[in-house]
Amino acid sequence: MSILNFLNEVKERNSFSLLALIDPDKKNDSRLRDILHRINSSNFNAILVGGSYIEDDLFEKRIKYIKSNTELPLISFPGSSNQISHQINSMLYLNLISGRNPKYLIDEQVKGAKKIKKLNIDTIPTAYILLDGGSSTSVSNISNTNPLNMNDKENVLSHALAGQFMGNKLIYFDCGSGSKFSIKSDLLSYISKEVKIPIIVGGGVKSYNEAIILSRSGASCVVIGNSLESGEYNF
Ligand code: 1GP
Repeated sequence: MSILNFLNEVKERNSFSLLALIDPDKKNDSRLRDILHRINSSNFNAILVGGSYIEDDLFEKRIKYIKSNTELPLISFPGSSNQISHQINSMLYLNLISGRNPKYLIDEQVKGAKKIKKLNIDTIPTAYILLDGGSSTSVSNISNTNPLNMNDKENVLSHALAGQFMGNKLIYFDCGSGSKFSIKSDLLSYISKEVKIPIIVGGGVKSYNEAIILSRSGASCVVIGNSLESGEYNF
């Protein structure tokens, strides 16, 4: 079953899917075991694996460790084309459409294309939209793009619709890892009524209750990363 069908099936069953995000970087080496324990003993449906940048070359080794310590499906959430792994056969194929940097609109996609074909990876075209969650985030800094202002609903809607019309199968609204605020519920309700493709939200979510509120406002998937790493996440 494709990962998109899997996520749709979970949504039908549970009203949304809860995704854990693991950054396979050395900063998490000493806590990877605990993070996986928290994930496996909670109600997560799948794990996203990826980071803004990886500081060393132990990426594949960490993915191997993650794979052998969970039964949940893994989905790649790559920060660049260097993070395409033979160990993960599903990936969010990200188009950073809130920005205007060609590196993240086409360059990285071209760089990774042949490897994706060779490895026969199930790609989910994803309109990736950064929102201003009140803190400076590594995605914004690395991509050298500005997040969209959440108060400008019409601009956010235009981006979401453009993402849909370009053929993306998902929209990912990301306030960035560890952001002060997550996406505003009224914005999410407004956008979700206007677009026809499922919405993933992430950035700054710290509890299962928050995830439920976001799902009621229209999120099909909610991503939890930072608060799982820090142990702050409230199950
Ligand atoms: C970041 O949306 C993800 O790209 C998750 O955000 O780490 O703040 O949970 P957090």
